[in-house]
Amino acid sequence: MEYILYEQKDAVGVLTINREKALNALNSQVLDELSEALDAVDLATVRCLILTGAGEKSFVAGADIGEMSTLTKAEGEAFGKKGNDVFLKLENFPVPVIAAINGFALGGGCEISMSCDIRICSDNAMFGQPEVGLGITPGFGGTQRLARIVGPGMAKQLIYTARNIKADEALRIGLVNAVYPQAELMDEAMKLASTIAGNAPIAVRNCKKAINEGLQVSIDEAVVIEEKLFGDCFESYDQKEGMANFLRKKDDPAKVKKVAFKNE
Ligand code: DAK
Repeated sequence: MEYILYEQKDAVGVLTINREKALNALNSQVLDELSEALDAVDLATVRCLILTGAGEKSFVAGADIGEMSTLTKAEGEAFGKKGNDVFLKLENFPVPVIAAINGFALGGGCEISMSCDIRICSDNAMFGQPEVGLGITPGFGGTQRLARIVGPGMAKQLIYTARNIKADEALRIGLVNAVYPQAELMDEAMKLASTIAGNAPIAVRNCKKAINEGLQVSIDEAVVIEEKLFGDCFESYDQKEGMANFLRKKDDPAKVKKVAFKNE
């Protein structure tokens, strides 16, 4: 692949959008390769993914404005669908995805980070939905996901004004969970991913599903989704061993150990 790097460290997969010269802007090829890279992740061994951008300046500076500038209405719709399909693949990816935002996250860059489960960023990160200044609406889910994450009032202000915000403001409004010095970002992302990867994989996957699916429906329907996914954990090795470990611990604190969950 030309624009996507992938490496696996233990149970953590790291996807890097590698188009540094264009500040990792998303053209059709990047989107196609990202989709292929996600399909190729070994879900038997990977328990958490990190998504980041190459270099120290930009996570993703948006959809590729050069490519978009000449699109017809039909091509624009097709480009929007391509992006939305990849973003939905990320959002519904079976294991959690952490966006490690290492600089600009503008337009499609902010939107792709919002398709991830968790966002952390470097202190030089900058977020924004500049589309209305370009004569378009956010097209990769920005109007929908930003409102769900930071609330409709703040999302509307950011989208209507096309104002960029810095990392500290992104933290204050809840768009990111934490801000780190640039040099520490990937280590912190890896620590967070490893903590997630150390927990029971079936349970973590089911939590992701329960939260994502539950947010789309009424609370009455949402608790039914949760019940089913809760039930689904039972009779697994991980549930039996996780609970047995707790009981052994009560019995004799010397028997405390970290459970080696097996994803089965
Ligand atoms: N697209 C293409 N190239 C980009 C780019 C982008 N979004 N952002 C930066 N680049 C390229 C620049 O053209 C430049 O290339 P060369 O001239 O060196 O060949 C290189 O990256 C370095 O950029 P700058 O020279 O501009 O670097 P600066 O440090 O001066 O400025 C900047 C950095 C991030 C402030 C600036 O590059 C910038 O403002 N970039 C554009 C940011 C932006 O507006 N992003 C939002 C794009 S709109 C839809 C689907 C999707 C979308 C909408 C609708 N449908 C089809 C429904 C999404 C839209 C967007 O994402």
